[in-house]
Amino acid sequence: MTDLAAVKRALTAQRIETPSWAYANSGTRFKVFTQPGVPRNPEEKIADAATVHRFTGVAPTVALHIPWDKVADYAALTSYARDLGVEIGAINTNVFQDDDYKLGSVTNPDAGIRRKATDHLLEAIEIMGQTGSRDLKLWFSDGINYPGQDDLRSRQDRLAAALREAYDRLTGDQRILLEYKLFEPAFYATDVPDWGTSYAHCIELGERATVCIDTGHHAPGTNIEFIVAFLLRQGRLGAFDFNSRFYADDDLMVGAADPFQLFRIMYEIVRADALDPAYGIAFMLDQCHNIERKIPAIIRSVMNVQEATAKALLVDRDALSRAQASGDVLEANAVFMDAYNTDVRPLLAEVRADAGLDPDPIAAYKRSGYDEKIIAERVGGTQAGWGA
Ligand code: RM4
Ligand code: MN
Repeated sequence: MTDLAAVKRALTAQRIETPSWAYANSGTRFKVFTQPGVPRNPEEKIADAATVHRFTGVAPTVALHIPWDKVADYAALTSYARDLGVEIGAINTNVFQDDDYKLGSVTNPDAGIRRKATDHLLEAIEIMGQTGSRDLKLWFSDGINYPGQDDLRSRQDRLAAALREAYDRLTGDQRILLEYKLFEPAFYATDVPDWGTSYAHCIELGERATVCIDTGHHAPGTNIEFIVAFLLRQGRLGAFDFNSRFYADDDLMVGAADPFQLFRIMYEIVRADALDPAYGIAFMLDQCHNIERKIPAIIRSVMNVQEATAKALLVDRDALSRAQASGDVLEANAVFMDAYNTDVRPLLAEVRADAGLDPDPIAAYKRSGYDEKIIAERVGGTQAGWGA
């Protein structure tokens, strides 16, 4: 039997971080469809993130991307965020949008370019000191397009050297989250292509380096919950970048393509008692809303994570253990599926009402007039987007 009060407590304590760039314009390499009301600066992105938190109650932090969110005074930005009821979360680096990085950033054959990329990582750590951020999230677009283009092994050495320099600069509770991605923008070989490569570098660095799983960064059919279980067992799962994919790195709303996969992932989290924020895993979104309104899409994404989590919490773990121990394959699967097939929306509505929130965050957002307000107010200037 599952303890409903405990399930509700866990759902109330759950935290999900939203990304500043998801509020900005985005698109594919074919077209960026701009939208009215899109933020023009980091402050307006933070205001949108605070709005998501106001209606969901579980998204109190917003991740920044440098230099997209570069400001002169990070302490002022941090107190601006605080005044709106949110904190600055992970600092994401950007070593993929400069002409210098054509042949790589920290793995570039040119020592001067490697220096520039590594200095950017150090700059991000400096910013973390001012925003009070714990996490430095590193994603490297580094890779090569043609066999023989560069030496695969030397590139690993260069990567390790840059990571070491950044790691040694961390202070207090600061951590490195090392993200991996199978391919794109490089199409032949990527320097951090998979969780194993990321894990090996983290082990080499030390215990404050952990893996970030971006759910969109695997080959089709990859069993992501296995990776989750493995890394949790090793104490090296630091964060998620949640989003969903049908084909490649689609960056769609988490849980949209495969809510069952999200449930299976969240079950491994629950199974390891790793849901509580005190455990240290950052549950972040990394998404782009190219054709839909961004704020309700992010609210929907937060709700999708909550629904998968609620179902995972409802798995009758005693019944499951009994069935597993006795080799009752069908019963074990049935216990698992029973939880997945439960409609948890009424339970989440109750959790929200108990927290003083509207049980239907999307409807409440629509009624609030915020969408109309940003469309009316954010006129002129340059809308934020990838590169701006
Ligand atoms: C990358 C990667 C990073 C994110 C950027 C915007 O594909 O997923 O996490 O910072 O996109
Ligand atoms: Mn990501």
